[in-house]
Amino acid sequence: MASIRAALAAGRCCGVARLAAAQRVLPAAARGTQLAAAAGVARPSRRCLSTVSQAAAAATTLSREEVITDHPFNNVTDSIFEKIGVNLHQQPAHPIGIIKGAIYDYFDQQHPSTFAKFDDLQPLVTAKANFDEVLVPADHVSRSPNDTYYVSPDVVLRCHTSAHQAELLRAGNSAFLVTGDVYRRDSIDATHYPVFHQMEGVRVFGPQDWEAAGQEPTAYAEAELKRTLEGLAKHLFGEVEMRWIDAYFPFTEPSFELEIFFKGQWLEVLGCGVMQQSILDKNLEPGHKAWAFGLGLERLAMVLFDIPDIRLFWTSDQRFLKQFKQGDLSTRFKSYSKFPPCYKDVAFWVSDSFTENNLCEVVRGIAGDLVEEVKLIDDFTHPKTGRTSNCYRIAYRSMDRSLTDEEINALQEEVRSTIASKLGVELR
Ligand code: FA5
Ligand code: MG
Repeated sequence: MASIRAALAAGRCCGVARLAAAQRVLPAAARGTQLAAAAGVARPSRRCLSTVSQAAAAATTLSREEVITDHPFNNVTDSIFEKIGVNLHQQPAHPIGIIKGAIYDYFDQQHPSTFAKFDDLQPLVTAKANFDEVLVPADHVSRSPNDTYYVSPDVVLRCHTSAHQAELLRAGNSAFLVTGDVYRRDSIDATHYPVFHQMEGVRVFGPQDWEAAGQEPTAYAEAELKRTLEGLAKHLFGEVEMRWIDAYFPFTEPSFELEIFFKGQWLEVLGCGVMQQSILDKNLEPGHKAWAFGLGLERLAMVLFDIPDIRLFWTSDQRFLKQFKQGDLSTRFKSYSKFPPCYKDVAFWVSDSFTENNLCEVVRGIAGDLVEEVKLIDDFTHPKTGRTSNCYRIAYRSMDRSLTDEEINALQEEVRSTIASKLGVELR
């Protein structure tokens, strides 16, 4: 089937200055968070993207005004905006770029000239593409502004690369890989970050494929999918302990997650499954079956290069970056510094609107990448008043230097006052 590369190239006409793509370490300065308050009128942004060619044309050219607006539904923060356009996956000697290249190599070896590759589709997508077109139900948690960054009710920062499945199928692609930055309001720890990178893979089959194998279409696609991803794991890691877990995604049935044993724990690295027939029927001529997967590139790179903390991917410290070479999968990250974490607890009576993701956003907005983990350590409800108290332990640690007591106390003070004023909780 025809690739849409030519259309993409033809559509590249945007005159907006490129967002500075240099990597930045977030300053530990305070940044107000604009937590979404209420649903507003649907008003698609000027750059609300409906076709792939428009998307590519506008890649990495977003201005702050296009992403952070005073729309009441807007919940994008400055620390998120600063990540847009950095595109770690386009840096060939960065671990995220290296892992992307290694996955490309695997698919090119297995199936030469088969998979079309996209790595510059713009992260601002319609809510329709991000959710509706992949059958995410209207009441699914992932649609909530507690989980997703909304520019307006109709436009989001994609929370997964699955947002591009339908448009790429419609454009005639029957096998493709889409790599990009994705955005999620999420908890904070060594394996979760609000901006990370995924690679989506989709492969479409026809009756000739499953008939030749003497299998039912779904069984054929499932077996082919697992074979493909087990082969990929072997290509990247050699022998590694892994297991398949049954999962649920609205857009696949059956669905699975692959976990790899890493640093004493099972780490989820990807989700996948056999695509829902209705997505195929809506976007392709009838009679097909397909599989799809979404890989977490940071997670794979952590396993491959032995990188202990997801924040390291965003450092501009040469002691990190210099350790990696384009095309070299043999690097094992050597820690160049190990500073002790500093723990600070904060306890408060929660409000009805309190959520852990809101707390994490506040802490991240103030402490930037100095926050290593935010963990609930106590949760009790007063037997008489019925009020609920939470105690969170915040671990502060720099990857690059030691922190002073004054610095941490100042951050913690600001966290305390901001959660009291912005999250409506009562400090204890
Ligand atoms: C998805 O995003 C699905 N779109 C994947 C998919 C595609 C399923 C196609 C079926 C078909 P999930 O939310 O589980 O699934 O995320 C996929 C992967 O992204 C995870 O396995 C993990 O490796 C990575 N990931 C998820 N959240 C984070 C985070 N906060 N930080 C870093 N990596 C993350
Ligand atoms: Mg998952």
